[in-house]
Amino acid sequence: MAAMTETSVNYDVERVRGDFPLLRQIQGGLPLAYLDNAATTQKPQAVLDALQGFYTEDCSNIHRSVHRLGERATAHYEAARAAARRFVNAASEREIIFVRGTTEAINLVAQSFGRSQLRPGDEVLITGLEHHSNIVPWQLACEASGAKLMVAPLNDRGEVEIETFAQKLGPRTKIAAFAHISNALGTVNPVAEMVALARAAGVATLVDGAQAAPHARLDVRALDCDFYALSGHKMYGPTGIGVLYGKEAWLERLPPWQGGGDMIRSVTFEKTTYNELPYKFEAGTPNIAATIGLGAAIAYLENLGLERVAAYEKELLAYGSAQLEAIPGLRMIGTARHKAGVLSFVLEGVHPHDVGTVLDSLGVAVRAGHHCAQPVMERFHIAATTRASLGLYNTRAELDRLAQGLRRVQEMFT
Ligand code: C6P
Repeated sequence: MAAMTETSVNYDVERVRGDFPLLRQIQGGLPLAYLDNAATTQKPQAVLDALQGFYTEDCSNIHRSVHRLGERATAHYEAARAAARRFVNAASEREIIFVRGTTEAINLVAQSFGRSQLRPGDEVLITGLEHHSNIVPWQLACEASGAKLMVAPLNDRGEVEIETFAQKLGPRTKIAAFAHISNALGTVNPVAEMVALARAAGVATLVDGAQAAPHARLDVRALDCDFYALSGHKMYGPTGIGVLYGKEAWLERLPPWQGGGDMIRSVTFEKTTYNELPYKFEAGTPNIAATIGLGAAIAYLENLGLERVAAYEKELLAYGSAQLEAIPGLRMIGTARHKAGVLSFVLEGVHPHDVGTVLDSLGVAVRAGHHCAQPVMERFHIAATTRASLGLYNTRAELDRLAQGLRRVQEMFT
């Protein structure tokens, strides 16, 4: 890799940017500054090639065809599972379930665990910084079972304090489900401590890793969580594919959540026996192309080196935070001591949607809204924020343009 370009980390961001065709786009005469990576990331050529390769050379269904196309498609699909196992450091490929994304992964656990494990009076513990995807599935499971949803609240920085979390783990708590990194605040939860506390109390754990997977080296065995959920599209892979990691003992114990082809061993009208893991949880034809694309995204990230990506993004976050905090009238929402690449803020007197629209006219793409985390907005007594979220191809120059854009917004609106 070439010498450093703009940080102390040995990371050639210009070369990385060259891997992403979409970033060459010009908007209104300006190069696009894409700062909405928490919503979804852009895709490197290697992922686009993998998608095209499947459809032009190997397109076939998997696990059922004797012809060569089917064999190749199956081999590529299962190679992606091997890559995903390596990526999260699971013990076995039996523990890797392909799903549509984090949302589906959490719904799978909430429904299967809910139906088989939750009884009236039991408790499910979440935290105050959860995305709706880690709230609503548990509300549904609680409604169906008579269990109660408990919430560990946030402090003013947007952190879950470990003591508060520990207090909420009660004798009736059956599962604790919490984000690794908050999409609305950037808070990095002390997940290892949270899992350890839950384990000590005999409580199962699910970690929502949607925002962590693209930014940190994952190790589900070191973390010792029971379930870990992630989305391919947030880690430079295609949409419509994600991973649920589950400990084998749990996956063996839990009932399937959807029925259909591929998840069965034998079917009669009287009785069905289920397929072995992981297929028991993969009913119907999956998103084969996207799965293969996810395999390519994992290879791309591994090749860049997640530690280097994380170090680069850390410097970028520090730079961006300093730029934004220097703007009078800007209030950062989410000031956790341990934060990942999310800059969520409000500008005094300007609606976040106006901020987002003006920034867009300047070629800077950010998200404005509640970020599917309305309880977080309520906690900070606001309706919405503007959010810039960082990816491995962003630069200091783009953050300068964000800051300049915000000053322009202030000139226009105040
Ligand atoms: N957050 C954002 O702009 P899906 O949609 O299934 O890939 O991921 C859902 C999800 C779950 N948990 C967290 C912490 C998330 O950030 C997200 C998705 C996007 O912040 C879209 S709302």
